[in-house]
Amino acid sequence: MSKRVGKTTRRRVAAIAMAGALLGAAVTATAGPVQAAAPNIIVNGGFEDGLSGWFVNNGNSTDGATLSPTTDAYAGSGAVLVTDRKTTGSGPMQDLSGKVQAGKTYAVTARVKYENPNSPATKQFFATMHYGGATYTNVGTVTVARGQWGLIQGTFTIPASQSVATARLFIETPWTSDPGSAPDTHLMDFKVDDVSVTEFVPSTTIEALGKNPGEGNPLISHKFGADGNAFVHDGRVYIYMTNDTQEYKPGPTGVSSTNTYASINTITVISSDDLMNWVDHGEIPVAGPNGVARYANNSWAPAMESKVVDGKEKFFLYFANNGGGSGVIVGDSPIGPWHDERGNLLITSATPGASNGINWLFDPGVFIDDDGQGYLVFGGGGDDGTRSAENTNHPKSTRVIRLGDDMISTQGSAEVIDAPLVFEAGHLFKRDGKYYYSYSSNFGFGGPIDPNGPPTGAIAYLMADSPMGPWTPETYKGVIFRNPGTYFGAGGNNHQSVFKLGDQYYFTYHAQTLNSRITGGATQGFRSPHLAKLDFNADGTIKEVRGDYKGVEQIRDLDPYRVIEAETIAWQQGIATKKIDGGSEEFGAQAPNLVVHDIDNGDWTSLAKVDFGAEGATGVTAKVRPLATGGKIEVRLDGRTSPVVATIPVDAPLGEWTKPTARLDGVTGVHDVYFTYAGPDGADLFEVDSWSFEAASSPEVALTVTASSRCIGSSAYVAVTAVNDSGVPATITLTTPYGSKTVADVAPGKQAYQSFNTRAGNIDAGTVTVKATATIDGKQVTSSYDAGYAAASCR
Ligand SMILES: [Ca+2]
Ligand SMILES: [Ca+2]
Ligand SMILES: [Ca+2]
Repeated sequence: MSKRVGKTTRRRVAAIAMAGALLGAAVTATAGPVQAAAPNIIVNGGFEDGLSGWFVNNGNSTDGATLSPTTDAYAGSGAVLVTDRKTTGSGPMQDLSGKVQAGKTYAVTARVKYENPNSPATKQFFATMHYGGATYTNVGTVTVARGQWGLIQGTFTIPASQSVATARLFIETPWTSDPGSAPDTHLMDFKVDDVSVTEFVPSTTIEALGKNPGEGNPLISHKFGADGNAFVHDGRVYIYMTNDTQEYKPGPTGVSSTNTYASINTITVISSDDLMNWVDHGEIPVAGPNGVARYANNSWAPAMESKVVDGKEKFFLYFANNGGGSGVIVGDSPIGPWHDERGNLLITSATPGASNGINWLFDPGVFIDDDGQGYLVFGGGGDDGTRSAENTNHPKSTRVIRLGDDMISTQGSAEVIDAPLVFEAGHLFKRDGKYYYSYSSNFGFGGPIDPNGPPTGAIAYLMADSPMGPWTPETYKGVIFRNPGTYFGAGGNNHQSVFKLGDQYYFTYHAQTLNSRITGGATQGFRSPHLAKLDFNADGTIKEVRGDYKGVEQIRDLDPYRVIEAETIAWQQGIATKKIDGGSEEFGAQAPNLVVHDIDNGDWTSLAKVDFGAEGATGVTAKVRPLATGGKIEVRLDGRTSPVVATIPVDAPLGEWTKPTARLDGVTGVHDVYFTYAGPDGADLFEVDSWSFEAASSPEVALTVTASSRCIGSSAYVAVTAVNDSGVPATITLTTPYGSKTVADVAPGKQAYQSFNTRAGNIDAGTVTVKATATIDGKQVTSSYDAGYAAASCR
């Protein structure tokens, strides 16, 4: 009786487990691999060492079978044959006690085959965990055709409450109460090979297409980034972001647990000078034990400004240490290196004027006025629990304070900003003599919301004549951007900044768009940077911005004739980036350098609007490090399935950086360039550091030109000789201050010559110009040469 109860319990658990496994398999099929490499916990899983490590399942007294080695292997030269089975559970078993842990997730695979001609045409098999007693859980399955090797697959999480003092894996057929009544159906012989159990280590590589070709939002799709703060320097905009990717932990189904922000202690930086191709500069280690500011735990909601201090331009990166304060680190450039010049937080509850009414001393927003005076806005929250209209609409929880000349100290006392429905995300900027304070409104503190103020969860703004305001409710001007839920389905918080590039103002915001594209809809709080144009009315008020995927236009074409870091990406799918040692070839020895990695067959990256010019490119070079044999990079124009215009072989010795080149013919003008990565399936193919393109050199009519002066009688003459060194006939014009002469059809190797009478007795030194025109490769080409002659005195 006890056995029957146990088996019933076991089947119920199995049904639940299999639903999870099937869901996992479906997600894997559409979203690609999410399993990183991990060692096999199974000993002798391929049976190449006979039956070592294996025995027959003996969980029940009636279980029994015979295991024998067989050379009919799926892989290698050995497998196991199971015969003389007494129960459906009678199959090969291995003891994993002490090797697997409760609460962890594992992936299981095994190959299985049955051949009994009297058995059904197909048969289901299970991989099953036995945790002692009557606790069995099916963890992987396959339904296989008779005579063929099938692949058992599954992922399973051992419940945190499960005792794993006994933990054993075995292969079996589905349970039935009386298998002996139909042994060919239930107790057939079978073979097993290649059994593996590995800890499931989810890859954080984003496999979904997160940014559609042609669109500008989200700015990047291989990682997240929240609270984007834009900073323009030397014509390039840098965007500093809360590194949400640190919280991204996709499970077996590819869906992450919710972003708690708790582990975020780095800041992500990207930059662009065209607003479509974004360079990934990696993460700045701000807080935590490995951070520049080790006194802080977190780095949220950054803000950047630069200022010349003591004759040296310094870059000040402010950050929120969760809600508990705000700090600043100092850089030598917009992308570092970074230093701690203060040793503790800049804004704390001890900062004058900073405590009363503020929940959160976070979200620093920095601004430097034209006179060099710096200001910091900060603060947020302020729900006092009274549920009053006053507290809801006027929590007075944000502040503005003057910064010291050193930008890492404050001056005087912080002043209250009374922004209607204020919550967080303060940002200060100036335009045409007016100062703008923008902020995120709260989601309601329980009191009636004033209809004259902003809606909840929106970006709103105030306007004043001074950075210090006073920022009264009367300075409220309206909404810049409604909650992202208005445009993208997924709502949540927001954080904005404003910058000017050229003559145009732009607005940064964030939305959970990449997050929702990964999951097909649901979001877990992972935010992505977006851009929009920001336009103004004649009175200086702001035209409301609408969210979209289109984003902003690319403002300049990309110059290909230089080193381009491969971590410069317009659109991509399937790749990740990582920092490597050494500086950047494009951005300098002190700048961080990243490579594109996790490149699988079918992954791709691209560059938008590359201008190859009228003469075009003759070659493309990749700096690559092969990790598997047989990889290659296909170059395509204007679409990732367009014809291949060049194929770069990635066939150097594995692990070595190398620079293979491929020839490019006839690529002229402006194109989007797609790099599609190809090689054996299942292999981590290679890493890419940078690209470069070689420009076609302009064809020339080669000449050797000489000029000289001499006296003939009392007259000075200038003689010019031009030898046609090209392979085609040329029309050559010799020009001097004393006249010119054209000689048509000068054959290769022949010369044009003229001695010009200056009609003067004495001449100064001078220059002649020779132009030659010829038809080269079907095109009329003109080249020009200069040659000097000496002075002459003939009288
Ligand atoms: Ca084998
Ligand atoms: Ca990949
Ligand atoms: Ca690079």
